[in-house]
Amino acid sequence: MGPDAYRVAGLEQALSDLGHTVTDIGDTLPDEVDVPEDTHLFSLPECVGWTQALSRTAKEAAEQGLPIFLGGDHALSMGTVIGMAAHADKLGRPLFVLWLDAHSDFHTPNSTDSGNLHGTPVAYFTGQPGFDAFPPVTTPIPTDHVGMIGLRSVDPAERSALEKDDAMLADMRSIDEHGIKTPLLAFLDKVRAANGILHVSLDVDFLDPSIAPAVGTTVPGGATEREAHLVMELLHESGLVCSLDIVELNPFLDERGRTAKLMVDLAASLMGRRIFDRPTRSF
Ligand code: NNH
Ligand code: MN
Ligand code: MN
Ligand code: MN
Repeated sequence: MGPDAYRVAGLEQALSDLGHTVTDIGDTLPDEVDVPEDTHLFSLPECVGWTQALSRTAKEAAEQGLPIFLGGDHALSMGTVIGMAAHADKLGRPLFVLWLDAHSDFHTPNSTDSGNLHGTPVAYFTGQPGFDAFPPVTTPIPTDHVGMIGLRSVDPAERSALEKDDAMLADMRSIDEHGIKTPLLAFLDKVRAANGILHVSLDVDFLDPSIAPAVGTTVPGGATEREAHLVMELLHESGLVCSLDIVELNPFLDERGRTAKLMVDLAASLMGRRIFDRPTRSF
């Protein structure tokens, strides 16, 4: 449903209005895999099948242009990031990942209390142990190539794992104090200095629930529309972005499509819509 809501909200038109050639390659289907159901982890076989299929799709799409992956559950990023990592490897450039999310999604299958695999992608693609059922991560992303902005809901197990690691973490408190551009520009400098390319993963719940209600895991105190557009505009200006996930949209929870439309507008800002062209939406 997520991808279709973005289609209906006019993603293709918004991007082609900017002069881009847009190809909708349609919905990716999960591979059939021989993995048994798990009593704790939800939809494990499907997630493994999706990861396998999406990593291939990502790698192929990256050869053609800048892929935008529409979801759907954030477990999608397990596949998209490892596919993009293989692409970066081929280019001989390191991949960096910017995680725009209320959550750190740094659980492993062993530490997750909820059993929701959308809480695990960052641990997977950085090569943490416990993902034996999944395709092996041949090019793990070093944790210091990961930046998280928007954090305000981190579980204890994730917190202690993150404290041992060196990902760049910008929670809402530091954003309130220093502005959202400070951590972002510092991270982009790091990507540039390493001659890296950047995958951006935008979870709907990065945004404040008052402007983006269509997600199952809303957390109050999120990014404003202005902060979110600024992030996207600075990302565009950096010229470093190679791929984007727009995920966790649940159209059943939306109000007259407002979240889907906002996510489309944000994708357009990342793809070069100028600041004074920010659209007016009615809902
Ligand atoms: N940390 C919680 C869990 O693992 C919530 C994760 N939910 C998300 N992540 N929406 O972005 O279940
Ligand atoms: Mn989810
Ligand atoms: Mn997430
Ligand atoms: Mn989230």
